[in-house]
Amino acid sequence: MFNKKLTSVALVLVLLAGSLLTLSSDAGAWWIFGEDKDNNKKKVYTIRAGIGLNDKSAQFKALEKWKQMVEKRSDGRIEMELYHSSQLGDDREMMEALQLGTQEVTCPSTAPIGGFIPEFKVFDLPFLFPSNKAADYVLDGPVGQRLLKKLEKEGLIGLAYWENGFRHLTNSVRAVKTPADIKGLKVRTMENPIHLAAWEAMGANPTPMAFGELFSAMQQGVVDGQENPWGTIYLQNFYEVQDYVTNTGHVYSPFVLMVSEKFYDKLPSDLQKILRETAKEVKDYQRKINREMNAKYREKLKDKMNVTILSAEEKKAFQKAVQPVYEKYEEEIGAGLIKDVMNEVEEYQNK
Ligand code: TK8
Repeated sequence: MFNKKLTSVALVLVLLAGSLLTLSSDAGAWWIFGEDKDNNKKKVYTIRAGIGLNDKSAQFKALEKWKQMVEKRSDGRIEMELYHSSQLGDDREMMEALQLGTQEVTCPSTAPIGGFIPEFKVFDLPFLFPSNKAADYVLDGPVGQRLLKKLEKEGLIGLAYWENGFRHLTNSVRAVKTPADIKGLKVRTMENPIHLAAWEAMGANPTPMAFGELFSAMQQGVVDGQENPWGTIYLQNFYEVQDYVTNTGHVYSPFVLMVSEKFYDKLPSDLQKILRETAKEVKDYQRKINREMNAKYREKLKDKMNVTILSAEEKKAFQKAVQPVYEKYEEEIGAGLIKDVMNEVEEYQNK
């Protein structure tokens, strides 16, 4: 009798264990072992995301937010490592690393992208965008999205445009109120021929240079000046080696958040979707904090530097001085593309 009872209890236990395991396998994972039903560990994909700005920048804060979102939504199947201050190289080097598959994500200014996709140089045409909202309209619209698609032939996948911002001239020689004040200044530019041409048109001696080398080049007097948004000038401590800043606002620089195609193609489609969707969601956050920081540091720099604020009328002299750049680069960029961008700007202004 006792054996019979023992046997029936054992039978019930075996059936119960079997149904538990079946239940968990139906749930897509053996909950007891924390592994998937093929007894493989959950595959984790690691993203190394590198930028040139430091960890105080709006760009890095947006990367931190993106990291949180991606790791949460992927349930830990994507882990993101963040690197700032050119730790993984400068913009061009990091894009090359993405092409090779030795790095997964970077977020360069569009200027160095022009070395890979000539059409991106359209964003370096001086005074192209009248405001950052007009820039948003073009970048997030058909023209901007068409350009992002072109990155794929270079093994790069553009996820979203983030914002670097309007660029302003700093230097260690003199206050700049007119283009004549620029004559002879050694100005560092991004590695892009349109920037070189624009500063030559204004009478400067421009030098292309990676961002990571810029601070020491100014400190040693290798260059007299550079140009970047207010937030970068402040947060990278450029005021320590520069005395004068003028709100030239001569170019609006977008960033492009991009992922290595070699890496992206290995991801399951659900993880590809998470990267794309979260990159777009963080874009609005990044633009918002970037604008807040640029406004804040424009004021704070008044305590650190000799700040020259040009009137709209005074800015016209700079616009006139750089006009030849449009004719010079129309063929390389494409007259049609320049026209499309200008039409979209006008469309925005007439909204
Ligand atoms: C940082 C650069 C920087 C850019 C420059 O990686 O090079 O001056 O404005 O923000 O992309």
